[in-house]
Amino acid sequence: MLTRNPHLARLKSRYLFSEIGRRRREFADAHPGVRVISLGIGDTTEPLVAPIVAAVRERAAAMGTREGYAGYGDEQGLTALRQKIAEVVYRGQVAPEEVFVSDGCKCDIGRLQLLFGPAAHLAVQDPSYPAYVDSAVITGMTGDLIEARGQFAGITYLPCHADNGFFPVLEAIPHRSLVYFCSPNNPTGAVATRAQLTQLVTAVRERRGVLVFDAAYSAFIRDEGLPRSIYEIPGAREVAIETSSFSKPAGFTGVRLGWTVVPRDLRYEDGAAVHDDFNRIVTTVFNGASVFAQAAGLAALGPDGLAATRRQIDHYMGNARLIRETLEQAGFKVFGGVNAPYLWARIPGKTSWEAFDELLYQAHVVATPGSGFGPAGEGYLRFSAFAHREDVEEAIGRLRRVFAKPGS
Ligand code: PL4
Repeated sequence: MLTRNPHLARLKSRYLFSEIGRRRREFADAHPGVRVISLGIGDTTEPLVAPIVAAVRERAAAMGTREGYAGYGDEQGLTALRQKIAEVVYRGQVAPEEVFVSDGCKCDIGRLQLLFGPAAHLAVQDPSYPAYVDSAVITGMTGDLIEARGQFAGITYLPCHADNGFFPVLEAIPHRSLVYFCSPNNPTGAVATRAQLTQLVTAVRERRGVLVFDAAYSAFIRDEGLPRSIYEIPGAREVAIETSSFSKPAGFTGVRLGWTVVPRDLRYEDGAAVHDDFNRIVTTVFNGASVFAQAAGLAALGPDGLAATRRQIDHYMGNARLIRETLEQAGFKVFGGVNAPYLWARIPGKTSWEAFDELLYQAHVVATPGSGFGPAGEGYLRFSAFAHREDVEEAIGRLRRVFAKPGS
């Protein structure tokens, strides 16, 4: 028999969102007939917008003809889509050849780890989207989990809390680190300013590291003064990879489409282009995004698609406002939910999982426990704005009842 990958054995518990699903199912089995509302996993709920549906239908019809049928495509994605992303999302700040279309940002987060291998040192915001740390553990970049600290040995955790405006102390980043940074942030909802991202790029450059910038929620930024891409920051092309997604901006988490930009200016220590290696990885372990998903992506970036998906984002941001108001009225300190679809609420006197259970069992509402994103998330709950409006209205009614202060 083969032995197990020893790095996998380090992952003691389930992936966060699998554990939430398990607890929700356990509750549902024990309480048949109770309707649970999810403000937990950030998963889009509204129907695909008409221009996207039309494009997928058209592509499906074409695939049923000799002339329109397409087999394997370029692993890097359709040329037209790479051009569209470069033009519409980046306004020419990146070249089409630097864009690698993928089946989602999470999948690219895993593939990116292959670039730097197990010897790389990881620095992450704490709290952060768990895929960064977990995929680094699987790659062998870390030591064991230090249970008492809830941290893996060999990773630098950069605490992001209310006192530092959820922006880490950059001096703590070790030299030659692979730094993951997400803005608008999952889970805190914080959005880094231009000045902060400039400091970040400078810090990573001075330390001769590489920045992986996760911009999966950039479409939720409505404040014109806030940067939507790391490439708006001078010098970023030499230090940063940007990974992003159609999942949330186009409202199709299930369609599966994302992309990663690896600029040609990003070099390893020996001067070789990181771009060429990512191209090698993608052509070796990925076979290109589905033709239907890419047709959907092209439609999402057309004028009608952009207008329709903007209205959909407005809907989710309306949810965020309602949830934020409710939690604030209940006396909680709440962050995020503006220029970001996540709200980060401090729950005093309870651990995150205690607060999660209380909410599930008393209000039948699912949130995400902050500690699942890293030790600095302890004592917080994350609320997602991805839901139907009537579910949000029902959920906030339940939250009001559960959190009603005595005498109020
Ligand atoms: C649950 C910062 C959600 N099963 O859809 P993708 O792969 O293009 O993007 C995934 C992704 C990438 N980067 C960030 C994200 O927050 C997400 C999606 N996160 C959440 O609730 O935190 C969905 C989680 C899903 C998962 O594990 O990704």
